[in-house]
Amino acid sequence: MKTTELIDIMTKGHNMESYDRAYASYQWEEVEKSFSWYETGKVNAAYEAIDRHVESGRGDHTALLYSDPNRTDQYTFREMKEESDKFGNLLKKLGINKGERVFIFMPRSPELYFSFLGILKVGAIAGPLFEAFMEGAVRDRLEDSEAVALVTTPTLLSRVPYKELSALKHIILVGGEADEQNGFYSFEKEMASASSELDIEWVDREDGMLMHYTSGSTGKPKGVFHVHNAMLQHYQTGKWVLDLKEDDIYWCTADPGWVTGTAYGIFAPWLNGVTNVIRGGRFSPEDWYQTLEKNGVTVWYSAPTAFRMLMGAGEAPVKQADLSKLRHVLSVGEPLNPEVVRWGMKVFNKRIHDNWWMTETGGILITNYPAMEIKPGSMGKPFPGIEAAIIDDQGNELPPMQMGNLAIRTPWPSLMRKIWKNEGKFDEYFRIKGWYISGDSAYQDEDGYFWFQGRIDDVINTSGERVGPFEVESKLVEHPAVAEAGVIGKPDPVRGEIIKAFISLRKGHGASDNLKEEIRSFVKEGLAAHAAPREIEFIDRLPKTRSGKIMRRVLKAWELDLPTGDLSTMED
Ligand code: 6R9
Repeated sequence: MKTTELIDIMTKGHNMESYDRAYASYQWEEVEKSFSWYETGKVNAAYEAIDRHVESGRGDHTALLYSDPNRTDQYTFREMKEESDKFGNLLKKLGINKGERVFIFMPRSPELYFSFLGILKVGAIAGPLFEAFMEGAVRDRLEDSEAVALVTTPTLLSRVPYKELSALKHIILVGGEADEQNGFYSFEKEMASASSELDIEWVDREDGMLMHYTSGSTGKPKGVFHVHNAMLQHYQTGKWVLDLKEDDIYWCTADPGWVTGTAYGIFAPWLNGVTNVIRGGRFSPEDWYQTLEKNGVTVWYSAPTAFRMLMGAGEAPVKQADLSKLRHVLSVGEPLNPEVVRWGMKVFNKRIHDNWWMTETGGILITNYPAMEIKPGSMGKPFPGIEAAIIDDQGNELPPMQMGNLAIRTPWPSLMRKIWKNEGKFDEYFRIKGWYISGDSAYQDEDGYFWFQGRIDDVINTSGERVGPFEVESKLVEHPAVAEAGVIGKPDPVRGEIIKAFISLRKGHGASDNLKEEIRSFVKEGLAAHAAPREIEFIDRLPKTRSGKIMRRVLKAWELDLPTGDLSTMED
């Protein structure tokens, strides 16, 4: 079957038959034919994302709609090409070579995106960092990657220990003064004199383009390394999962410091030639609803933490906004509680489509398509071309309804190609032959849907029953007083582990022993007696990563007085 036909059956209507047909007949090779490298053998992801649209006559289409509380700006694909070409020429002038790492440490702004694309255009490897990182986190990442150049702002420079970073030769300051003798360049000054025609560096599909550092529970963060070939997955999932069409106005709320903010905040929309909304500044429900309304957003990709916060803000702000353009809503990063899906139906009249993937997988692997029936609480089914399974520690595939390791048959286009300077860590993911082991625990139901249970380390064993923390948390957030919940197993001499829940309350609800008792019965009656938390502690805010994940290992460490491990990705 041709990809064009498949697109139709994947995105139109709601039926499983279309999914089954697409799944059965899918070939990655068909996708490759969409790109120029299929003929030339040469590739550059930034060219495919931006320049290609200029050449095909869509240069005047809006590529970027940027806004923050102090600035509103927009750029066409042609302007994006010119700005990224200029930045590429600036890097060339500094002598940056193919394969060298250039990091970006700055708040969201158009300049961040010009820089990112320019880095790729000269064949260098981009490493975007969250602007909120403190000095230690910045040092670890720049040291490990041996970045030769950094794009940052004068304010953030105070958190860059550049004197201690021997590989770092050039610092490009956005909105700052040059001091070229000491390696400081002014972004504005250099861009003003740079040519807007770049001799692009054509690379091999397997050449590096991007690094994201991701934390485990132990040790320093790992540099996950991706190559240009990943764009195949970004492009195709953009079509089928995000359902992007040429005239869409798309908003991915993720920061480029998180993999979602590059794969789906840069590549997927621009490879598909659609208008990309970027909103800077801080989260507030009013601000977000206005961003949706003002830009006329049609496709919106966000995360459970954000949806829960919007839900917690009540219906008044959403009722004030005109969201009539919104067609498709998606979520990633954490399990999406069924309660949140039901809320989405009520306030947006849209099903929020959950999907699952990881920094290491480079792109969406398990998902709810537009053309699929959603089972609230399930991550959906594997993307065509992807084989997912639940396996035990020996690599045996488990039957439906059994909890085990969520694993993916290797390889696929956007799979990481290495962990920077850490072969040992890389190999751990592939310790069972033929499989990528995700570290997540899940089960598959009789219809082939996958259900997330927790990180393998987070699964609770209480009185011989295995309980996924997510199930308990989802029940907890159904209670009208509960805003968010994080659930851990706490060692217990009798039961092995008992369930402890940390809960933040919604506005207008006060902590009390009565409320604890009420919440406990609520879980007992709604889920199972053994799943009801024996201990409940109310806290103001749950510890979360910058991408919004509840950090259960931190809750556990607090509870048990253990070392918390790497905290560089924790919110302030
Ligand atoms: C894209 C991204 C990966 C981990 C992953 C899992 C959790 C992501 C999820 C989900 C349940 C989903 N996760 N999506 N859990 N349902 N739809 O999040 O990458 O930051 O590397 O995190 O996030 O535990 O293993 P990353």
